[in-house]
Amino acid sequence: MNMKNEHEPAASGVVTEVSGASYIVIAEDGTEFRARTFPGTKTDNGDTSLVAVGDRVELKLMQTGTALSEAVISYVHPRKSALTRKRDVRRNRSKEKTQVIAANIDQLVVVVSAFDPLLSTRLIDRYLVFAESEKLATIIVVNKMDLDDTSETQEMMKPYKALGYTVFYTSAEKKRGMKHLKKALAGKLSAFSGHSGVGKSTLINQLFGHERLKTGETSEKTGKGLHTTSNSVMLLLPGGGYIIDTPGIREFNLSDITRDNLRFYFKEFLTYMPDCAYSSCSHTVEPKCGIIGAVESGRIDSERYESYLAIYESIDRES
Ligand SMILES: Nc1nc2c(ncn2[C@@H]2O[C@H](COP(=O)(O)OP(=O)(O)OP(=O)(O)O)[C@@H](O)[C@H]2O)c(=O)[nH]1
Ligand SMILES: [Mg+2]
Ligand SMILES: [Zn+2]
Repeated sequence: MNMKNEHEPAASGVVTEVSGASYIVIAEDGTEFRARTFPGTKTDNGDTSLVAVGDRVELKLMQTGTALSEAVISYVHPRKSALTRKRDVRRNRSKEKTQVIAANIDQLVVVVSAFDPLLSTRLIDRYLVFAESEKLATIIVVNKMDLDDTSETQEMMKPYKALGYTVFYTSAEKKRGMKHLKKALAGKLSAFSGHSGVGKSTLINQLFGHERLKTGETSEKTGKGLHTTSNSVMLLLPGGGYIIDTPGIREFNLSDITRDNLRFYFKEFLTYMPDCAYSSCSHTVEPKCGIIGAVESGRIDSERYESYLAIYESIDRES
């Protein structure tokens, strides 16, 4: 292939699927390309994934006789946002330290389930710290509400509603609560993320009204999902807007958060921080701490504060 020819046909598009070293790219006119990178592929995205689902790319087109047009990716545009996970060092043969799960998203949809697996607010809080730090809009979806015959779930979600986060209760199985979700996704590029087995792919299938994605069983023994979705995929919604379905995660990585800046991403802390005796207060052990005071008087939710402490502890001291 001759990459120096300036008269080669070119196109711009969005990466919708990654499979091994090949990518599906949809061009602006709707044409689908099977694309590959080459040693001259340019990017300004550092040592993260060279190409990820959601990336905007420039293509050089190649002559083919196959059904799917072939192309090479000449340039990957800078990402305005990225959902990432750390690479498993032992299994990582490439140089990238951080794997991009979804690029250029406008909105993060955090999916949890009421049961099976059991609702985890610790994970929600990690996602919210990320979303606040990236100034990303967030929706929290509590799925599998058909399995919930108590009011405990709503009780656990109260603090999030009070903080102004959007919370939707759904049952993908019973097709309940889908209307509000559908409306909130219209016209945006949203990524669905959460533990394996909470029903991300099932919810997306319901939004389409037919089966677009493979869904899985949760293991009877462990109650944990089986990681049915193994690669991110981007889909165009019938009502406009795009969705990226992502593989289930165990823990959400907060690589850009430090012990110093974490406090700014628990938005309810901001009101009480001026009450701290020390301007550099970490809100963990200091006397006369405005945050601890607000937790004790019930003005800050104690579970949210526990999440703060857990994330604080999980961040390396050096960072
Ligand atoms: N009871 C009930 N089961 C559901 C609901 N939504 C999904 N499930 C079931 O939960 C299991 C897992 O659903 P998936 O959609 O594959 O979950 P996922 O979040 O995509 O999982 P990964 O792809 O592994 O990350 C399947 O057996 C679904 O049928 C729901 O609203 N209620
Ligand atoms: Mg899935
Ligand atoms: Zn303090």
